[in-house]
Amino acid sequence: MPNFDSPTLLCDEALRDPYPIYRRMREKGPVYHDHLADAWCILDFDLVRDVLQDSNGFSSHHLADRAEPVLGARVLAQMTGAEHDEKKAVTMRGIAATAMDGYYLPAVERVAKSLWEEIGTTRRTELVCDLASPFAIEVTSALLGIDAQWRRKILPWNRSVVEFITLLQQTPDERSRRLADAGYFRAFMLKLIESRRRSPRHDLVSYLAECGSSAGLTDDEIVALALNIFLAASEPLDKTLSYLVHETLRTPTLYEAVTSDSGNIPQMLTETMRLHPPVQIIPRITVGSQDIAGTKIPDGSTVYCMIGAANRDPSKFSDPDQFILARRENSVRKAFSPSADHLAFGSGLHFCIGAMLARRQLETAFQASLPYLAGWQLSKDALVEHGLYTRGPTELVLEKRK
Ligand code: 2IO
Repeated sequence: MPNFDSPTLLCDEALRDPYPIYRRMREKGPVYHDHLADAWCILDFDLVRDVLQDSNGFSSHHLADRAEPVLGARVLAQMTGAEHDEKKAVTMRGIAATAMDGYYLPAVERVAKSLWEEIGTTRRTELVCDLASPFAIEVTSALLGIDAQWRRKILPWNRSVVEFITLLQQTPDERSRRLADAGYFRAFMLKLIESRRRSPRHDLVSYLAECGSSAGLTDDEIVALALNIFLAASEPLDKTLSYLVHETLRTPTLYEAVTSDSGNIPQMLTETMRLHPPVQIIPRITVGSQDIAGTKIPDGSTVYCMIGAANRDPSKFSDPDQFILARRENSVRKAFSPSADHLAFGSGLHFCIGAMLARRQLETAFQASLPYLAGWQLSKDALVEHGLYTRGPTELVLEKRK
């Protein structure tokens, strides 16, 4: 009989502020069985990393139900062995060829600046809506090669795909609406792939359309990969940019540190990723029964790697809830590689392939934002955050300095 007094992720409080819930779960031990969610929550840094690094004992089979119905085919996170390595290599080469070409980052900078110029004509701004979201959509669309005229159309389709994958509960009606939207998004992407194959451009869809097939990707897999990249690149980007701005305006010494020496920007981003990881849950499924820190978990169980809890594990980070620039235990040197001291990009075989891209996009956008930030201050109760699987600001209100 489930005990409903026990902490659970399936409640409104978890969506508003999950950190107190993580602490209540942790008080019961490093592995907590959430009866309502029917998931084993792993809360300690070292245990989360162990699970993520053991891709044989802890599989990504959940994505067959969580992602495949909307993406239409298997994605890299579901693959292992030679297939995984080959398809991942071509995808990473495609990202490097389109994003690190000397043109992309200057375009990212122009997008950020032009959004700030627009904001400059007002006295009050809600930054998620006016800067962070349009920034994330524009630079991700530019990367893939989705023209401006399509962006408004694909936005609700992408929303549905993100929600299908990341919401822990959905009604049958919501589920079928999201499946239908995903179908439109896939049809759109298939047409784009065919069109870029006929007349290639310098963008990621063209690259995958041409080189993906030679690496053994079917067209359905290229569609799935393109949708996966669109959501995985855009969904965490606006959240992290909003947090960067909020932390900077909230603490004058931080603002001083990043404006006086742009060498501090990577460290600013590193600590933001630790304290506010936009992906809070990485699920896995046990293969065979597993023992984690003395807790027996049966075969086929859902395990949630709780990234937000692990990144604030007090045995790993001193004063874990504090934003500390240049934290020794959160080294900037490794922060965007699989040996990072934080787990915001996961760990092991399925470590985020976009980590370096995210770093470049965010450093560029943040650097471009700094001169504009001088004219603004946070409004009272400026920040509203929401979400659990992916979590970030939904409101960040600034007003012109007097
Ligand atoms: C989306 C959840 C925003 C990924 C999944 C099919 C695979 C994978 C992740 C991240 C972040 C998104 N999982 N990116 O957690 O590609």
